[in-house]
Amino acid sequence: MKARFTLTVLVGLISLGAVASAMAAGGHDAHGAAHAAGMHMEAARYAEGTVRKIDTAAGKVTLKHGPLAQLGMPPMTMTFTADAALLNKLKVGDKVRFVAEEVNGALTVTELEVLP
Ligand SMILES: [Cu+2]
Repeated sequence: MKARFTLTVLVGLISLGAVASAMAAGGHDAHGAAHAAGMHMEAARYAEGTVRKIDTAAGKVTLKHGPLAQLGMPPMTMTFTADAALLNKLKVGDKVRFVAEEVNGALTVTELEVLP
């Protein structure tokens, strides 16, 4: 009984070790690939969306957005704060690429580019 228990523990430890090294190897490769593509941070900062509503007076824009990796947010339609200069170059229906950040407690579009 005792010998069999030891063997089970050993096998368990070996497979745990194999999984850990496989994960480490995979993580490193993915990291390297992101660097090679020159998008290590960019991919996480930018999200894509479609303009649904613009309220210049209130300084707000409603976007139907894809995943916001930086904020850990799934795709949804929501309203962001944005300054007038940014809102003035938008129209409803525009496809945009943007960066959203929390500024003084409000989710704010800090960078935006209208996609062709
Ligand atoms: Cu959202």
